[in-house]
Amino acid sequence: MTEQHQQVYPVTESFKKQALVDRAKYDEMYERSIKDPEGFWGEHGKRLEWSKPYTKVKNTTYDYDNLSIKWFEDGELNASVNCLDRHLEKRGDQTAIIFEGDDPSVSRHITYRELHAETCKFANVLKTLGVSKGDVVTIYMPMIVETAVAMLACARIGAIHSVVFGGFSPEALGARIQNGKSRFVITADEGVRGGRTIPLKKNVDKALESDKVPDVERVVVVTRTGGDVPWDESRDARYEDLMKSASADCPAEPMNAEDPLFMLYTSGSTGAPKGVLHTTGGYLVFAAMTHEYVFDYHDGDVYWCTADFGWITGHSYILYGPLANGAKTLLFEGVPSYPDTSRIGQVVDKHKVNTLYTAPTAIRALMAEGESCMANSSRDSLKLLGSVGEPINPEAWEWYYRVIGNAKCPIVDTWWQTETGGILISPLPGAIDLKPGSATLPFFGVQPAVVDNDGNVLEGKTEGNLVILDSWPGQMRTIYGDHERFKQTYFSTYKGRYFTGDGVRRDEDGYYWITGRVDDVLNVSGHRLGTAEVESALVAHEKVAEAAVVGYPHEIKGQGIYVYVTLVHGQEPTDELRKELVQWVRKEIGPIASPDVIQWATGLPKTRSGKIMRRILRKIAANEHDQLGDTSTLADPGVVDELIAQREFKK
Ligand code: 6R9
Repeated sequence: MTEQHQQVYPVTESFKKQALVDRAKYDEMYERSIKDPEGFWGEHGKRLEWSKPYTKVKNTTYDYDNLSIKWFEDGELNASVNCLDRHLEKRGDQTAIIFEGDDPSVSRHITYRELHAETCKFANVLKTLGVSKGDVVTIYMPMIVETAVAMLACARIGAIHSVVFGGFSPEALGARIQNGKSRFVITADEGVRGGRTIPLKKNVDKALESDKVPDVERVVVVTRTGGDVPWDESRDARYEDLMKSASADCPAEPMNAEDPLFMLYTSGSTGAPKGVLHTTGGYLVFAAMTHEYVFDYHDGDVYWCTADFGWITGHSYILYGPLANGAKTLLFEGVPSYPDTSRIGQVVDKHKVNTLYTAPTAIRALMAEGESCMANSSRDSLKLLGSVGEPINPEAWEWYYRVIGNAKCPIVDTWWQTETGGILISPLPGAIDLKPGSATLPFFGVQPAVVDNDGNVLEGKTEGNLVILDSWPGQMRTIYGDHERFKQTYFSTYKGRYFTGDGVRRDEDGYYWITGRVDDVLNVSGHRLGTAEVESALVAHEKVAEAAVVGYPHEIKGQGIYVYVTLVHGQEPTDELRKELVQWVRKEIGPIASPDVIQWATGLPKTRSGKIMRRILRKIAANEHDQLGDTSTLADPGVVDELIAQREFKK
């Protein structure tokens, strides 16, 4: 991100007129949120309906030995009541979800009343199956209305949902089911995306065949395609059959604000994916409030977030935030390139979408198609655009602004993480002038800081590691089943501070520019992947002795996956084996983890203590081997020259 790209886009006239917050109000609210978090959040927590009002607001400390994060701790509420029941009187017959199918001829509107009735029925179904408060329910589903129903039904009875992205393999699904000790799985017969079917139920069966996943008692199967699927009478049940006799009356379980709402697995720099646990009160206040202010949401707006329920963005900004605000949220089953690349523009026009929230990788893919993909849509209804998931390069920002947004819609570049529950750094469109590529300024209550590698806080214009100094309500509370790992991962690098894992630059106006991960986490098309995960998948292959995985710059995906593989003695490095290894990783994790480049390596650069020096491997992968830096600590420097000589490159 070069300095000369700092063209400023001032707040537009139309936003000045309509916005919830202008610059003066942002400054005033931000200052209060930091100086008086009790008062500020105490007031804003009231945006929800509490069955028992809270009297305490913030009880948090980042002190390592006494780490504790509690918000609204004596209050009680239910998330499904806040997303559904609360709206029935005023907007029961208003659309809650606009479903747009993979097939462009299929769409339907679901009202708040209908969604409420379905949710209550399914909540009763879950109870009959034996699900109770605190149980973990795994949801492995396509992007359909029943997925929203399943999530809300869990919330209604106090079960903890654990949504696993439908693109994950049976192995990855099984590991997540087992880690959560989940006894219940909700799935569909098959998913449909981009005209292709995804064998979800078969994948569940495969996952459950493993002796490592022994605990699942019931599998509920939603009929999406009606395709033929294997069936186990003692375990499997059809959603539609169960719903037939279910009552639509289901009193909601009163939940303490700190009771878990859901967990969601995400990748870290080491070990297996971790179950990020979010609780009820703080999460919902934060998701709803950020949705309203960042997207300047007004009653009646049609709002479309293109994420998948399998990621945190789908949780906070398709489901919980928008529904808590009584919004119309568009749920898209398909992909931006099907039936062709005009789809995004077509859907915007068809449903008169006002706000479009998507990922840089999708924008870059459309950009590569050329402007013609927007030629047969007007996108006149758009007022605001959003970006999430990875740094957006200024070229993609400008294209998004000019071609998709017709040069009239501000772009909110929202920086946040699975762990943060909601947006932490983003412009508010009526308040903050935009700079392409910058997530700009913190949301209310959020105190970012830049630290050097020793943890010293750096002031003014600077660059370093991004930490957050104090808690906000949407913060994760623990890693499911491993609180020690939670402390270690986020609070041990810089004691007393939440470490994000991201690098950041702060400019002369105090704007933040996220530069990407500084740890061993990859960001491939906005999806997080741990290098360790891909490596352990590879070494599980019988012909692989050792593997090292790094990211490298990729034009569309942001980062591509570059793999160095050392084969077991006597194995031949052939093109067939290369293909086999790509297939292997897809099977072990899923298509999102497909290696882009596999380089055969006779040896890997290691320190004398045996640690792989990824810094060097990253430079070689990025074709920057003239900038290797200090290699004097290597056990065998000759390895590096060999790797450079054998370097493969493929875009
Ligand atoms: C919401 C989400 C989190 C990581 C995060 C960072 C990257 C997300 C970004 C961004 C630059 C943005 N990231 N938004 N980087 N600008 N606007 O994506 O959560 O899947 O947990 O990923 O994504 O590196 O640390 P998650």
